[in-house]
Formats: sequence, structure tokens, C-alpha cells
Amino acid sequence: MNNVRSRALFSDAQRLIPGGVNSPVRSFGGVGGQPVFIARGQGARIWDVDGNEYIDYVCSWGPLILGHAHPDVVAAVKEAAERGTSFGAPTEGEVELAKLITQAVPSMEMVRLVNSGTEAAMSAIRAARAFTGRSKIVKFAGCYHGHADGLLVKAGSGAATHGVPTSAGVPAAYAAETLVAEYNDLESVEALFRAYPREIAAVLVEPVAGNMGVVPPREGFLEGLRRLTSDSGSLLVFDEVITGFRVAYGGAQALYGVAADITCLGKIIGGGLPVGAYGGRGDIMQVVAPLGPMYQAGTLSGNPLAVSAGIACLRALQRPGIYAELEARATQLEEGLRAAAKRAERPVSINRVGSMLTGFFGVDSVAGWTDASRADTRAYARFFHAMLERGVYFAPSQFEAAFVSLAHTEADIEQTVEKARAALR
Ligand code: HOZ
Repeated sequence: MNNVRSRALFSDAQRLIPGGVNSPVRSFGGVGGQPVFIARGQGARIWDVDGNEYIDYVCSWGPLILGHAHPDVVAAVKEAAERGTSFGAPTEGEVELAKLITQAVPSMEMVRLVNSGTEAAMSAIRAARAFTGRSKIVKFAGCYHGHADGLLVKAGSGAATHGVPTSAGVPAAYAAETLVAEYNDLESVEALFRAYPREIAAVLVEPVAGNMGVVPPREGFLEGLRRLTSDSGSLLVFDEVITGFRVAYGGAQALYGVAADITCLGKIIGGGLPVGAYGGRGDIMQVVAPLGPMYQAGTLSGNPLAVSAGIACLRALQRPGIYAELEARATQLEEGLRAAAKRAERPVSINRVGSMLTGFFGVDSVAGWTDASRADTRAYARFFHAMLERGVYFAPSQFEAAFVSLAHTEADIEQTVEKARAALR
């Protein structure tokens, strides 16, 4: 594979940008080797600066559910840009996007747009604390909610990949406010409620974990969290930055029938442009300034380009049959990869919810971080590079999801499976 230009760019980048990347997982630290620099994308494919073509299952880590450069999204962004890129004043599109979101996720009676999932989670926690007057929060080992100080405790995603689940630079006093439970283990949450009665403002959870690799909630887990939080006067916060509009139009809460008090969104609602949102029950959102005393603001919040892309994306997702199509294609990928691993007599445990999936190498099953952390990351790295060589771009880390988009055709997935057969041989 020719990667002369990628190598040259990475060498420049390393002098100028920490680790040569603007987000750690992209550095290939989790799989070794050097990242390829992407020049363009179209549909399910991306091309690097050396002209190599890949079927893409990173899809910008989730936002590109319609595929790269979808014509509706591109047209919406172009049109918005011609009208002006930012005003720092209210625009009609923000109201339209808020309507689309609140209609899709009924537990979000009011919503505030921000610029990233990190901001959404950070602000949701602040709102939960302001509303309850309590300061502790519960999160789950291996779940990732962006890089705000108090949330970088036993975090997944790049933090896990790069061996810094609990970040340096986070004051011990902040970290002490974050209590960590085991995903899919209600008893571990009950124990925290017993140990800290009336101190827990919120339980923050990815209703389908996507940042330790994909881990579905066990039957009764989300319902149990709902009950425990309601019974103790604390709030249930769903981080649906990945799952929102991904596992169902109404997100994981529609899929599992459990409503959150506050929900965080990002990724898909921006159609590939930087955006985030948090919202929830009207009485909770009343604490947010200028209605209430909890401050949160942003010059580029509700940015017209991002909002236009988000509206175009959500409208495209309203076409009947979309989620059944995604399910069919993702099932094809799951079954193909499962069969390829079996044929090669390689132990790979595949978790999938809708169009997001992870194959964990060397383990029988994965229900939480304890299982995920036992995965054979070296075997995953070998598979990743063998696939990259063959023109398939999976996440450069064992602890991330693969995303299937509406642009992936049956033929793309067949090709992927064929290549996986060869790669696993
Ligand atoms: N936190 C993202 C994956 N879950 C990675 C973002 C990126 O590197 O672009």
C-alpha cells in the first residue's frame, strides 16, 4: 500500500500537533503503525491522500448515518453558508431542529444546542446538580462521556485505548465527586446509593455502551436504573450522543422503552458538522440560564451550518423503512464476520445493536468493561491492519464501534466479509 504522503503529513503533524492528531484514537496508538490521512469521502467510501480507497466503517465515529457527502446534507450546508456562517443571534433553523429533536425524543421537552457531545454531557451534569442540589454523579467503567474533568474517570474510548482512563490534570476533588459502577450490574449501583444516600445528583449512562466497544444493556438494566434514580430523587441521564437517531429514530430510549430525565445528543443531529444538545423534562431545563441560575453559553451554539446539516439529516431519516434497511445491512455484516471468524477458528465475540457493532477478539462474551478489557487487543490490531491493507477502514481501536450507514450496499458488505475471511486466515 502506497502511503508516502500520509507518512510525510504525519511526520509534519507530529511536530505541530500533540501526537500528530486532534483526537487521540486517530493516531493509531491502539493498533500500532501510522494513521492514513483522509482526502475525501463519498457514500460508504473514503480515499486517503495517496489515493487508496477504503470501505469506511468509522463514518466519522457515528454521525454519517447517511454516508459521506450525502447530497441533501451538502446542499443544506452550501445554502446555509451562502446566507452567513454565524450570527451569535437566534435563527429559524434552531427552532426547527429543536422541534425535530423533541418530537423524536418525547422525554426531551426542552433542548439546548451546544457544539459537541462533551459539552452536552458536561452541561447535563451541571443541570442535574443545579436541579437536585446534590453533587455526586454515578458513571460506569468503560463508558465515555467526552473529556470534561469529572467525567474522565475510568473512561472508555480513546482514554481506555491509550491507557489513561483516569486523566492527569483532573483535580482529585472533582474525581471524588464521580462514583464508578459496573455496566450491566445493578447491584453495583444500588451499593453506591446505599453508601451515598441523598448525595447522588444523577446516574449518567450510555444506554447502549459504544465507547468500550458496543455493549448492549442487559434486560432490566435500564429499567433498574430508572427505578433506582426515581426512588432516590436523583436524575437518570442518558448519553445518547452515539445512539440518538442511530439505534432507532427516537434513540435507545425508544428502542428499550425507558425514558431519561435528561438526554445528551450529538453526532447524527449535526449531520457531520460539530454539534451537541442536552435536554429533558421542562421542570429540569428551567434551571438553565436565562430561565434559571445554571449558566451555560456558546458563541457558535446553534450554528447555522451545523443546524442546517442536522435538519437535512434528520429529515432524510424520516423516510419509512430506513431503520429496517440499516438493521438488514448490519445483520449481514454481523453474520458474515461471525462466519468468517468461525471458519478461521478465531474466537471473536460480536455485540451488535442496530447499525453499531464490535467484534471483541479472544473473549466469549462482553457485558461490561471487565470483559471488554480482557479482549486480545493485539489480535484486533492484526485484523485491523490486514483489513486496512485490503481497503476496509475499521476503527483503529478494539474499544470502539463499527458503524453501518445507509450508503453501505449489500455488495460493500459482501466485499468486506470476503476480505475479513482472507484477513482472518
Ligand atoms: N471519542 C471518539 C470515539 N468514540 C473519537 C473521536 C475522534 O477521534 O474523532
